[in-house]
Amino acid sequence: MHSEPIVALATPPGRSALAVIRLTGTGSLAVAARVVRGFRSAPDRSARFAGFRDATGALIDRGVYTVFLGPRSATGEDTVEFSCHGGLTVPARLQAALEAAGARPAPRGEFTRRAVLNGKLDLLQAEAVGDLIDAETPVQSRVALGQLEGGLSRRIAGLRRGLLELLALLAYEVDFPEEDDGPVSRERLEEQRAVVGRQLDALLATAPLAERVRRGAMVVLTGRPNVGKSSLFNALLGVDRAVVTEIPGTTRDAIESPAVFLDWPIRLVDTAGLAETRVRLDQLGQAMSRRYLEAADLVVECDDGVVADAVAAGAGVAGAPLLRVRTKSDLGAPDGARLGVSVVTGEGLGEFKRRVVEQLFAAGAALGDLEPALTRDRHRQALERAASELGATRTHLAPGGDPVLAAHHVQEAVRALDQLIGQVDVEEILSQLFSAFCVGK
Ligand SMILES: Nc1nc2c(ncn2[C@@H]2O[C@H](COP(=O)(O)OP(=O)(O)OP(=O)(O)O)[C@@H](O)[C@H]2O)c(=O)[nH]1
Ligand SMILES: [Mg+2]
Repeated sequence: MHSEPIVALATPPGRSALAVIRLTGTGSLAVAARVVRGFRSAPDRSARFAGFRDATGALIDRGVYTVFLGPRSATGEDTVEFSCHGGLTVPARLQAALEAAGARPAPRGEFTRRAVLNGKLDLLQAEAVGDLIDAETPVQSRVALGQLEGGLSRRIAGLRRGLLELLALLAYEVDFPEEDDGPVSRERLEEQRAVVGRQLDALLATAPLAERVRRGAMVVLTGRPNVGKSSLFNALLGVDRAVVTEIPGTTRDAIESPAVFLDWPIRLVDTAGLAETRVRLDQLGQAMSRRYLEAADLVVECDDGVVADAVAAGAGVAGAPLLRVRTKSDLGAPDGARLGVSVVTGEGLGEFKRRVVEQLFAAGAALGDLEPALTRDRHRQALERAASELGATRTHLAPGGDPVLAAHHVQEAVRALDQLIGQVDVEEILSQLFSAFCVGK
């Protein structure tokens, strides 16, 4: 059963003014009563100040506790939240006391898992809890919050209703197959199919950009050795992350760092310069560069206009859009085909960020377009499955087609949406999802 009492620190460990400990599950009120002096569970949802003590009766701290009686709690089960002083000792002692009083330490994501199993959140909302906590930019938290508030779930529910309507129309057709002019015309069926199909496609179209927003867009700096990639990387981050020297071949690894360009989430990657080489270490570094180039959302091809070399920096880069940059623009003449940047004068750095954002997120500049949107591979795959099942009904809806087969495909499309929201196969998806969560969430 999932309802045994569990306890976890919900705030990060370490020095802080306050810490929050959460306790939830059947029997948590009894557990809390063994630790809180004069514990009262009614009325719930009100904060009370009390002393917390360990099994020997020694005082651990004085703080605030709040009772949320199930099902009116985040997990749907009886829950108690404790605010105590932060730091290394007080929260640890309070948690130990609650464990001694009968609670088990919570595994990762267990609070959210219970919320899903008890119907307080659907799977899409549970994913959004993780995204909201991991958000590093306002755009990411806005998309996550919209999903947590049920924006995407409502949209999926709308699609599901549309499919069920189509099923209902098909049921007439199955019941009155011989009537030429049955209660529902084939045109009406086809029209309903097309309406839902268009809605599915519209939502699917949000996936590339929304996934990019959630993960951060990967921008990979590439070019020949010594053109100034690491210098640009450091200048863009505002910290000296990568080693810079005048020696070609300084960078041998790929270095990835999160960055924010004009409020948009970026994963900036510095790579080893590409050149002909027989040195094994350089070859390994370049192989790593190529892997990053393959995964890039945008490739920044750097050239300082000095070193003449047969190896075209961007050669072999498939797919990703390219931004051409002329580095060290404080030296030498400008290159009309490239955006000039200099880490010495700062020239072009602002324009560089603007162009990167424009290339990666132009379609999302009107933020409204992102809400609701498909933020994960899992979402996109489920909707693609639904769309292909719906597409398969088409031939069966045509004159002479078999409405029973059409209904079967529509049912499969509904099933794909149910899996997405978590109506079926929920345990398997949950285990995968919550393995990435932190304890106390
Ligand atoms: N004048 C000037 N020098 C620069 C600029 N950017 C980089 N440099 C110099 O160019 C040299 C190489 O810079 P790096 O950033 O290490 O070049 P890299 O492309 O990372 O080189 P590898 O890691 O070897 O591939 C260093 O001596 C830098 O100081 C610039 O904008 N202006
Ligand atoms: Mg370098």
